[in-house]
Amino acid sequence: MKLSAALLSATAIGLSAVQVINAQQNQPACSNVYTRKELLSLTSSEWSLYKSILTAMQRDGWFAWFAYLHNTWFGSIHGQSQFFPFHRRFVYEWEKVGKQYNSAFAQPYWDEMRDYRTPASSQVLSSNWLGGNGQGNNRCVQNGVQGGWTMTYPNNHCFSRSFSNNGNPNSWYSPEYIESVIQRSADMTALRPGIEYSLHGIVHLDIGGDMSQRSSPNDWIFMLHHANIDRLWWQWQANRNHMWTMDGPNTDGSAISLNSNIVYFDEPIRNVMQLGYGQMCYQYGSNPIRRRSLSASATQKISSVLPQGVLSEWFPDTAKSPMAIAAIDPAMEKSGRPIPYPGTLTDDWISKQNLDRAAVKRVEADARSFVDAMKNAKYNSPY
Ligand SMILES: [Cu+2]
Repeated sequence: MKLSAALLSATAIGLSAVQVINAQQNQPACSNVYTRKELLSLTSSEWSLYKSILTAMQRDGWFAWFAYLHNTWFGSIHGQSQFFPFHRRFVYEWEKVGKQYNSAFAQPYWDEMRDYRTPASSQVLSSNWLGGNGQGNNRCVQNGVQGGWTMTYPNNHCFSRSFSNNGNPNSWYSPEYIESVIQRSADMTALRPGIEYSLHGIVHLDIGGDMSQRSSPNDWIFMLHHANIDRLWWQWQANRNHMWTMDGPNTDGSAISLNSNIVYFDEPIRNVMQLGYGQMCYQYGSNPIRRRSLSASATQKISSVLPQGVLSEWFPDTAKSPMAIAAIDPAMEKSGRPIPYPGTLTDDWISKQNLDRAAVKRVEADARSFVDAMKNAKYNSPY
């Protein structure tokens, strides 16, 4: 039914437009919606509160519990459509536990795309925040919020990280590429590998240590990373008319649907689809522009620099409604740098994680074609 027709019939039977638009939602709207912030935008008092909450959660065994759950269900929650709903519910469960320590807790995210050129030098990985690479034979992390911790699952070991490429991982995925994936994905079957095998995989692999194991929730980066992945799913849902899109095979091979249960959690996927409803009483940022992968000025730049054919191939939505450009600043048009090729997942890691190698290679080839297309169009990224 077209929206206008829906509104007419809604008026006829006395429902509000909001109820009609949310006809698929069986959950009540939240009366209070809290905000998940980007980590680096936390105030210093929020960050000291969060550090004490995380320390208490470690003391009480919550890191081990979430690492155990993720390890146990690993095969059913990756490489298939359960990927997004499971991890949304999983991060929410973690956040709910954190709120039991202090209701002001909200799981932050890491906008990893902004750090894609030299991820190892991200402020997020500095000693003030999450700490950096591990040291010595066991790659024990000595600084940051988890510095010096002993993790207890699957057995006692020092909290560890082992950055790829001798401590200097190759670049990750640009904000432009992730935006392009979001704009080009017509269904979950396209979006899921486009995000899971690109940004999702490379961050797990390149941080290494605990993050590259099936028990990766031992590293709190897991939660920041998956909050970001969740934010990207939400951008696709809310901005691209995919609020209720769920397709592809379920874990048993049958078609997944909104009524399928989330792996481990005894509730239907439908319950977690719409942020701001049911238990999903959070949002990402408060400014609608900032909810998108690209800033307004970057979108403007793409609209003006890319030839129409390139724009419609890689940014079909932007091509349909390019940002009106009165006069783009010529300095901005020239500024920035070419986008580098992103790093790739190793064969060893792909097989350890039991991923579909051909599907991973397709995504990586797509990302390289994107970089070539931007280079040929002389597009310089402001990021
Ligand atoms: Cu996972």
